[in-house]
Amino acid sequence: MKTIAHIGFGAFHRAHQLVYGQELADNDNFPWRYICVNLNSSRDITLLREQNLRFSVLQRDDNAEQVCDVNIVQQALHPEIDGLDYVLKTLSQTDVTIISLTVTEKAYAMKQGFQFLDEDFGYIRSDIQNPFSPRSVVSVLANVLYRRMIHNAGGVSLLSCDNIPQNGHVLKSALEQYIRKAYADTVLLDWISEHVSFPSSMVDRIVPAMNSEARHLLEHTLGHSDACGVVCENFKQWVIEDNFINGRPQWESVGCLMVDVVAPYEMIKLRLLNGAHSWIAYIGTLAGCETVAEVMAIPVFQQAVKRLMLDEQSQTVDIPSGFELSSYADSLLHRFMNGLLRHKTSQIAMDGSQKISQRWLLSLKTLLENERVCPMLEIGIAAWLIYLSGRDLGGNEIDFQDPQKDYFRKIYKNAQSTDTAALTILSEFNAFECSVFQQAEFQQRILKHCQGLRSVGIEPYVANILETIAS
Ligand code: CS2
Repeated sequence: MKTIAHIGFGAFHRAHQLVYGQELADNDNFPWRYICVNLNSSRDITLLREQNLRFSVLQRDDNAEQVCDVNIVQQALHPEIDGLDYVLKTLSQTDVTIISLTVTEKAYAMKQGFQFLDEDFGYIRSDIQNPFSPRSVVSVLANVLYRRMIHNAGGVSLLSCDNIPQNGHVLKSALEQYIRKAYADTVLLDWISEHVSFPSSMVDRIVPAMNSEARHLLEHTLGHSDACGVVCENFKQWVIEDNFINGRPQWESVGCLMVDVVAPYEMIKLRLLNGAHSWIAYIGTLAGCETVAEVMAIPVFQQAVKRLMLDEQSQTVDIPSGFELSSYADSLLHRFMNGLLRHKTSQIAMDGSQKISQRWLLSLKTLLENERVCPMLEIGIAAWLIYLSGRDLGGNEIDFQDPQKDYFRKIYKNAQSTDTAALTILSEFNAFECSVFQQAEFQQRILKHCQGLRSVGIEPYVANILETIAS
């Protein structure tokens, strides 16, 4: 039996790729097994083992509620429990022909719009010195490929399922840059070019982090507790580049789209869905809204999100034939309003330094270069800059999480005012390294939005801007 090994047994993987796999298995069309690996906390792996590798996914919206019982995981591993060598050995077995990933943007350890390996990130520098005791995701994968080469273990497809544009290319580039630094020669790179493929994929499903309310609901629905179970929306989508070097499941038979080029789907999803999500997250956090649905219940914000999607972001995407952009935007608004899910603004706001480039800045750059006005994108940036101060408008601390937190903290601490801190970030932070963002007019507009949001208040300020645009 062929095996998919997956790195990142988080809520999203459980509710997305494992549900697709389970649907195939339920149709007797899944001659594959899953091995799930975590490299960060071992807690979820322990819990999964305690429940015999089974768990359930409750999928719900206003119209329907359905449970998927997942039983296709055959092994769950963690280096702290099983030993690093055993994990690496398992991933290097011949029957593992796909290794998929949901590890979030930062684990790719790339900077400047995912172009260059960030050697200062996490364990990368120490892994470059000790590539045979890897700790970071990229170096674990490099080590697995090295072992596969030595043992002639055959081809493998590395399938990225993270919200990064051209995620397959980014993964390949991260690995190549790392291997060039960590390994003495190019033998491994030559082997990779013949034996490894890097399909890109666009994944979509709203899966809030579990909280006690969701756990109770799940327990009530199932009639028993489930420490690994998740609650998510009914909608799901997976568009996959059909570029597998050593076989793949028949994902198309459960509704996945197998395509030659994923980029257009990915761009639409990243800019409209994720771009709107980040906007909702920062504006919502500053406005004191705890969830996405709460933000969307405020008409001004709903109107602003619609404007962001249809008048700004959608002007920058290529639309695949047959794709209905306005009904896509409507369906996104509907999904964001799903009050049955408590999708926290603080969850989406996390790791913004890794997200805003693909969600906002690439489209903003295109729009500005074409002399288009983009108030909603610019207000989003202003809200993010205020969020980075670590305080909301009332001066209360924000639960602020970002891999660059220390860097932003230091800027705010050393700056004479919040405005100078915001200006320093706009001038120095690598995501803004582009001439349009370095122009004084752009930076002044953002500062004006920061001041407006602070002095007028979030909702009235956004309302004023919407009114000005309309008039
Ligand atoms: C969200 C995504 O947390 C975030 O950044 O924007 O996880 C989003 O819910 C998914 O991409 C939806 O498919």
